[in-house]
Amino acid sequence: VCVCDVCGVRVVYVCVLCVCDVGLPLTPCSASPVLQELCRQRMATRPPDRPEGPHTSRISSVSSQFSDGPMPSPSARSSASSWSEEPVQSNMDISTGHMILSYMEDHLKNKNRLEKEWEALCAYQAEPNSSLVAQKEENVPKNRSLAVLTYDHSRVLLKAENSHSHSDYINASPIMDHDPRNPAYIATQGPLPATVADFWQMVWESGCVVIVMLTPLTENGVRQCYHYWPDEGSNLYHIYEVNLVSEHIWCEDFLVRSFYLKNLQTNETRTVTQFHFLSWYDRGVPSSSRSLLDFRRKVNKCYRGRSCPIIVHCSDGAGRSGTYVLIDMVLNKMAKGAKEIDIAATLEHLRDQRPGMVQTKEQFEFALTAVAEEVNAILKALPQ
Ligand SMILES: *[C@@H]1O[C@H](CO)[C@@H](O)[C@H](O)[C@H]1NC(C)=O
Ligand SMILES: *[C@@H]1O[C@H](CO)[C@@H](O)[C@H](O)[C@H]1NC(C)=O
Ligand SMILES: CC(=O)N[C@H]1CO[C@H](CO)[C@@H](O)[C@@H]1O
Repeated sequence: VCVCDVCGVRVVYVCVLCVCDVGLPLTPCSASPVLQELCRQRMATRPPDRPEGPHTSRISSVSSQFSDGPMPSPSARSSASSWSEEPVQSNMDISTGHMILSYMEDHLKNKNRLEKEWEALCAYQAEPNSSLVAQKEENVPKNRSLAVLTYDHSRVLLKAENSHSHSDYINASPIMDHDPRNPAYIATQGPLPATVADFWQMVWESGCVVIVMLTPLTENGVRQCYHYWPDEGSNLYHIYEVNLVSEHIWCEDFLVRSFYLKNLQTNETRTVTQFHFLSWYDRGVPSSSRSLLDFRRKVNKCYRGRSCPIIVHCSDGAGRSGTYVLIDMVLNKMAKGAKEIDIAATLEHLRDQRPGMVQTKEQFEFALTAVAEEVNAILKALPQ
């Protein structure tokens, strides 16, 4: 019994079966060499057996499903048979929760206050704010948007010797929360055809295991992001081989893909999980905060216990990415027991590190609403 890379829940590897008890891909490991290798690695590093849980019955039902029914396709596409929402979890203090909630409610009711706060945020000037490296001639084709260039003092540096273009530049910004040594996130633009190898190099070098993608590939015929992963099998991006292991559709708003990443220079490997939110459009907000909040809980469940940055991208890596990071950062602070939360100050802190984080007043308002809703859900779930 191991822990699933995708959902953080128990996974049962029964020699030829990879079964997850939250309904993740039920793929026979014998279906592909990649899965076989993964399975072998897992079996070799198996933790001591835990007491058998309710999943035992699941194995037998799944095994019989496999022996009787047709084999699932090797690409391991699956869809959720039933929508299951992640339960809220937090160590938030009840009185702090209520205080924050009433503050948020006042904030949302008082449109004038929201308007003023947004105006002040729009006038905010980051300092230092030079982005000379991003504007170097050789780096210009690597930027998607003129408005979102990395600051010189806050950009992800690739190892030039491992880069296909011998350059350290990528349009990506490390985003710190409180610990200046370890960024909690990397906010980056959706890869361009010319930067896809740089993107995977950054995934590799940052130790990343979770990618949060917040944009569809195309909107009204306009490309938002390059299709930077293989639709099936594997693709090679410079020295980074990416295998699609599974793709699991949770609901109409998001899906989860699992990749097996191999560095061909060193033969080292890693599993990377990509959470792809499909229904959030450029400069807009998701139609409801409920599915985004559930999405966030699933991301964090998968990430739990890691210390690497989460890579967050949309198209320019600032509007939707900034909104997601703002919500996540604020809620994480609350879960850690922070008594005072200043969302506008948190956003300024983000804008010190990457320009354009949260693009519109609607996105800022959405962040406030989403935080209030999650706090509400946490309070409801607490034992009264
Ligand atoms: C950048 O910083 C300078 C001060 O060093 C300031 O005058 C300028 O307005 C800032 N620009 C932006 C876009 O924040
Ligand atoms: C990586 O694996 C290949 C094939 O198994 C082998 O030829 C090569 O020497 C290995 N490289 C390293 C650095 O271990
Ligand atoms: C692909 C490309 O060249 N994109 C942009 C990179 O950034 C510059 C500004 O420095 C834009 O003008 C380019 O369009």
